[in-house]
Amino acid sequence: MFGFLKKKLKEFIIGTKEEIEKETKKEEHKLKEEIEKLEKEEREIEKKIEKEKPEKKEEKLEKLEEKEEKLEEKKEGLFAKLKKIFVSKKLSEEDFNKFFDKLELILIENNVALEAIDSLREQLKTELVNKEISRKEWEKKIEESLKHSIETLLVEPFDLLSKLRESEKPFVIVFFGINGSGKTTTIAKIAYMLKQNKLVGVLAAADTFRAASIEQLEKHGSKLGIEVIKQRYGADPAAVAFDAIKHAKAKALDFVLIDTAGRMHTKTDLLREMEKICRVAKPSLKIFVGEAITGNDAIEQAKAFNDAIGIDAIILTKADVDEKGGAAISVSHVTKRPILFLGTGQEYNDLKRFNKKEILEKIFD
Ligand SMILES: Nc1nc2c(ncn2[C@@H]2O[C@H](COP(=O)(O)OP(=O)(O)OP(=O)(O)O)[C@@H](O)[C@H]2O)c(=O)[nH]1
Ligand SMILES: [Mg+2]
Repeated sequence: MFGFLKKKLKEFIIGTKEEIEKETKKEEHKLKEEIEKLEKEEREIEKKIEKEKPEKKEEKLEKLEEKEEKLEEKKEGLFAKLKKIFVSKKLSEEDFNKFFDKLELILIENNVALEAIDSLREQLKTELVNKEISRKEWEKKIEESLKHSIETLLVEPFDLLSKLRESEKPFVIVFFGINGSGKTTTIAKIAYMLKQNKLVGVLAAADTFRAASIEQLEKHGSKLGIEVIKQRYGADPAAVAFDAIKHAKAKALDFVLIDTAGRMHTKTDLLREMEKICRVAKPSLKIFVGEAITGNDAIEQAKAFNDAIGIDAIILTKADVDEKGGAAISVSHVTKRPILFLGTGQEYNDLKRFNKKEILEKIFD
């Protein structure tokens, strides 16, 4: 994950540092030229003074000396400036905007949402514009500021296991998302993780719509040794969820994971059906499952599902094939909901807990 973004950001940081260095050298050159010009003027005045001295024209001499003093003062001011830019450089807002335009293109190319880009611009501006920054430190400073501003876009997730253990039984999670986003596979991965932690539960086959969906879940159930509660195809998904919860309550089970049919976030009737499942199941958690690789689409979906039914957390699947990572960077900022896990493959243990620090390390180290 982030392979492409990482490479592009690295190039950007080095490029920006070089650009700043070039600008500084130009300034340095200009100052030196101005100093030389002043020195030349000074020499000419001195020559004149030498010439006037024997004639003892006091008034004229005084004027020349005054002029010389003024030149000297000006030169000192320029020297001070030169000394300063030898060590540090301030970035003007105009220069910053020029650099950020380049960064913006990289971010867009890597699927970072516009809302997130705006937030990055504001933060970077505060950290970089008009700050006296050592010339040796520019590269580090740009990287650190970028890292820090991306960090503020991410939301540290809660710990699912602790939440489940602390909550009333059964802990009910409903999963939803568009077709093929990885809901059923993710449910199997979560079930596997819960089982490994000695928790017992059932899976609810509430996708009664797609052909072979019930068999798909049953296959996982039998591989994992976890019971699947089902009805026939075409049955009311809310009724399946209700059955599964009833069953879990009767057996004092720890969890119920509800699989639902893939639905487009733009279809109101399908969202209403989802709403009904939630009304009946009263889930402890509503998790949106989206594909990391679809970038801004995944963000739009998360936003639409959140507006329609409310989401508590996000799982992004197929992170293993996403070299850009923009959705992972921006979806939490846009929805204000944490990413709990990243799906990183098709095996049961290909589910990585989302961790801010690790994500930043992946992008920058
Ligand atoms: N590489 C990769 N593939 C994944 C991941 N998660 C799911 N898949 C694959 O994505 C495809 C769709 O997964 P499903 O779990 O069936 O998706 P779904 O959302 O339940 O699909 P519908 O029920 O049809 O809406 C399958 O081939 C999965 O193996 C992941 O994290 N990485
Ligand atoms: Mg499915």
